Formats: sequence, C-alpha cells, structure tokens
Amino acid sequence: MRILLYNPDNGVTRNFMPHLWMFLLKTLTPAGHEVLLIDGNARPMDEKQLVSFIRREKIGLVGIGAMTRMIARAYRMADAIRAAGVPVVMGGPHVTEVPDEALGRDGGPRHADAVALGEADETWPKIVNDAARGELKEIYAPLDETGKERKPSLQPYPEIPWNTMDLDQFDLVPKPIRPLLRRHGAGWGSVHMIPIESGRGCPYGCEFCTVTGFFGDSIRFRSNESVVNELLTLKEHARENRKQVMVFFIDDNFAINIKRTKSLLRDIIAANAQLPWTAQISANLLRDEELIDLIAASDGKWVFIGMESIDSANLADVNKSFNKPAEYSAVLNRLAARGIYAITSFIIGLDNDSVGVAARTLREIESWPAGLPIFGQLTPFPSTPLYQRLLKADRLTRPKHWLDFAPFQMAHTPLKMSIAETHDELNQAWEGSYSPERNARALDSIGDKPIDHRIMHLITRLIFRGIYFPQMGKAAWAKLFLANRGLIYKLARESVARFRSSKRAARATVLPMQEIVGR
Ligand code: B12
Ligand code: SF4
Repeated sequence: MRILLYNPDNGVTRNFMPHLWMFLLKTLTPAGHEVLLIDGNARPMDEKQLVSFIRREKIGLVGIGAMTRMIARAYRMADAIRAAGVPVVMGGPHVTEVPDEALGRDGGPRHADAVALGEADETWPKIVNDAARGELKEIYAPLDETGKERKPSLQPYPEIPWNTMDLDQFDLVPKPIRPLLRRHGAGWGSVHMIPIESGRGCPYGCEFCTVTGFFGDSIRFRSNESVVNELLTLKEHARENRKQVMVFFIDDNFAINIKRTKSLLRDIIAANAQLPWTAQISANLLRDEELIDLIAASDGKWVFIGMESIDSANLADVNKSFNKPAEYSAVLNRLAARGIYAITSFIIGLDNDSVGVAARTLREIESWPAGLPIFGQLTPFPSTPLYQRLLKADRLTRPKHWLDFAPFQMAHTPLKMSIAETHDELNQAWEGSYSPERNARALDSIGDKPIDHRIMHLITRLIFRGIYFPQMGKAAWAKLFLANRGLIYKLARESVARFRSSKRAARATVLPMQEIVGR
C-alpha cells in the first residue's frame, strides 16, 4: 500500500521545522508499505491539487495530523480525499480531544474513517495493517490488556533515518539563493531545523495547556545513547551533504528532570555530538548554574521560555505560579552571560490583564538582554481546564473557534478588557518588539559581541516573526528589508571592513614568513 502522511498548512504562516509525527510514523510503518510525506506549510496545496496528487501516486491510505488551529483545513482536505474514495485516518492533539467531531458523532458531518487517539507509536502499525486488509476500525486507542491507557515507554525509541529522508521541502534557505550560498558559505546553501524529542510529558498542568492531559503527567525519557546516536547521524549527514543542521528538542520541558538533562548534555559533549540546539525550558529550572554551563558547552543557542505574564496574579489564575516574574531578569542574564538567548513567550488576554499590558510588558522586556519575545492570545483549547472553566462561566464567545479559525482572534472575553482592546494590545506587543527601532536597540545592546554573533541575531529577528505572521511573499520580504535597511547596511559594512582587515593581517604574516623561508 502507498500511504500519504499529510500535515495541513495553517494558511497563515510558515513552519520553520518539519513535524516530527510524520517522520516518526513513517519510521514505524510496517515493512512492505511505502510512505510519502507532505507538509502543507512547506508545500501548500488546495483540495484539488492534493486529490490529484493522491490519484497520481496511487495512494491507498491518507493519515492527517493537525493541531487545533489547522483542524478546519484538515477536515476540508479529508472531505475531499474521502469523496475521491481514499480512506482517511486522523490523529494528533485535536482529534484526541474531540474525537466525535472527526467521526461525525456530534451531529456534524463526518470527516475521517478512523481516528487515532493519543500517542500512536504502538497503534500506527495496527492501523496500517487493518487498512491494507480493508478492515479499518473507527477508533484506535493505545490500551493495555486490561483496557487501561498505555503510554509508549520511549525505550527503545525508533531510529529515524534522517539521512535518507527527503528534507528538501523543509530547507530554510530560499531556493533562488541556494547556489550562491553553496559556492561561498561553509555549508550555508542548505539549512535544516530538525525536531528531536528526548522525552515526553509534563506534570505541571498549566490551565491552558493540552500537554499534561495528552502526554500524561508521568514523564518518559529516551536513553541518552539513543539521543546521542540520533545527533551523531544528523551531524554526519550535515557533514556529508555540506549543509547546516540545527536541532529543536521539542520536549515540553527539556530540563523537567535536571539530573537527567545534565547527564544527557554531558554524554552529548563526551561523544562530540554537539549541533546548535534550541529547547523549551521553564524559567524555574534555569536557576542551576551548572545546567546553564552544560547547555552552553553542548551548543545550546536559544531557550524557549513560557513566561506567559509579568503579573503574578495572572500566573496564579492559570496554575503557573511556579513562574516567578521577579527572577526573569536574573534567568535571562545568566543565559546571556554564556551567549545563550531566550525566546520569551507571553500570553495576552489573561484575566488580570488590562489596557496597557503590552506597554508594561515591553518596558520590562527592554530591561532584559536582547531576545525574541513572542505573544499569543489566551486560547481555550478543547478539553483543557481553561476551556471547562470558561464554558461553565458562560464566557466563551466562539465555543467552537477552531471550526472558524481566525489567527489572533479571541474566543472569550477577558475580565478587564474588551476583545477589541485585547487584539489591540497584541498588535502593540508585536509591533513594539520587532519595529526597526527596537531591532536597532536590541543590536546595540549586544554591540560588544562578535560580528557573526550580531548578524545571526539580526537574521533570527527578521525571519522569526514569519513563524507567526505572513512573511512569505516577495513584497513582504522587500518591505521588511527596506524598513531595516539602515541596520543591515551598518552590519554589512562592518563585516566587510573586518574581512578586509583580516585579509591584510593574513598577508602581513605571510610576507615575513616568505622572507624567512626564502632566506
Ligand atoms: C514543536 C511544537 C511546535 C513548533 C511547530 C510545530 C513543528 N513544526 O513541529 C512551534 C514551536 C512552531 C509551535 C508553535 C505553535 N504551537 Co506547538 N507544539 C510543539 C510541541 C512542543 C511538539 C510537537 C511534537 O512534535 N510532539 C511530538 C510528537 C511525537 O507528538 P504529536 O505531534 O502529538 O504526535 C503523536 C500523536 O499525536 C499522534 N499523531 C499525531 N499526528 C498524527 C496523525 C496520524 C494520521 C496518526 C495516526 C497519529 C498522529 O502520533 C504521534 C506519535 O505518538 C507540541 C507539544 C507536544 N509535546 O506535542 C506543541 C503543541 C502541538 N503546540 C501547540 C500550540 C497551541 C502551538 C501554537 C498555536 C502556540 C501559539 N499560541 O502560538 C503555535 C502554532 C504555530 C503555527 N505556525 O501553527 C499545542 C497544540 C494544542 C492543540 N490542541 O492544538 C501543543 C500540543 C502544545 C500545548 N501547549 O498544548 N509548536
Ligand atoms: S510547563 Fe509548559 S508543557 Fe508543562 S503544563 Fe505548563 S505550559 Fe504545558
């Protein structure tokens, strides 16, 4: 059977990284079947194009995975595929939270022949075998012999053969400039961000988060050896193909068990398996100086921190009091001292937020080392405690907001601001964080760092916003470069000057050497 795994695009932004589930399920597919992958974020297709691809490639089963924000698109695609006579199985967080919706058991239309609930590592091979026999069931749940939910232990963990996967559609370097960079840069003609998980689960249970419900509060880790081997495979792949590979440890809280994280990082260093990496770590776990030293030594570059708010009352409301706003600055300085920067994530529209929250947050951010702030609105995802609380209080203005997805649009009214005011605060937060003036101030604040460090920071600042806002068209890129031209010119001039003076210095050392050798 030929199988297509498909991740729909969210229609708004570009993902900077492939989705791990597709590569994992491809690796776990029983022998004898062929699996093709399409990530709509990298290779956008409408219903007609996708169906004609499926016909052309003689696909016999389509697996679709989607977060809540992409589910409406996922359903539209699934409808078109099923109308063409090809069975569809859906999985991922959204269908796990509301499986009746995909199966048409809630009074709405049916979109999927089958749904895979929860972690599908162990059910996927069964789904494939059933589909090949034409005996697909409606629901696949990972249960043990007693009918209790069984979570994969992650030991052993499948070896994802990244070196043989076709990663072309996920190249971060735009096609037209690849040949130029290939000629001149040390492997910068092709850049990939690869997702790796070292563990699953988070026990913290923040009110808005689906993770504790989905992956459970018992944390499971892969063995250090298995993670190190995956890194070594990727490193070898990067070297052989002269490309840059970066890694995103997608664990929800990479340092949830500090002792284990330290031992993993030590093993990575000992095996010389370092690749530049990013991970999500909550602020309370970044107090440990030794951990930060190991992050730096293992080539950790960016840490994603869910700060959510600078207001402790807001944090208490969403069960996140383990975050202490008073220590944010110290945490970020500790990281910056080792050349590690933070992606600081905030939620706007929490119940204690009032007009001016963006300005207050931006003032605080400006007092911290330069980083990449991101902002989202508080979103009640189905089956989270937040959703239940707002539903009970009759505060949901769009109870099925995912069927009518609109980016950055609230689905409930906060207590101290209107919805329109919340949207306005969100815009101010983004505009204020990535305006050309703010970019210049951020670059000034790291003026003492080496030039390549600052260029990288500027590039990251310019492209990062594109994960959340449309920035794919040529016009959007041109506007961005034009708005930041002063800064780009300044750094380019400095780097050319440095290049020339280093060449002069090299010549100056070669000449006396020749004299010595000649004598
Ligand atoms: C990495 C990540 C991202 C990456 C992008 C995704 C990528 N390219 O990988 C980034 C950082 C950009 C990101 C952004 C966002 N993310 Co995110 N992200 C994650 C994270 C941490 C890991 C995803 C992952 O790979 N997990 C590991 C794999 C193995 O698990 P999995 O995807 O669930 O797949 C398993 C099963 O679900 C199932 N499965 C999945 N799909 C399918 C399909 C089929 C056919 C089958 C059979 C089975 C199946 O099998 C897999 C193996 O068991 C998850 C949390 C988490 N731990 O999963 C959040 C998560 C997916 N993100 C979430 C959210 C909300 C967002 C944002 C909307 C946040 C925001 N407010 O901006 C944005 C959206 C950005 C965008 N452009 O769309 C939520 C989604 C909740 C929901 N119900 O939709 C999650 C669950 C985290 C949370 N706090 O609740 N995210
Ligand atoms: S710490 Fe992060 S992953 Fe864990 S429950 Fe809170 S938001 Fe979710």
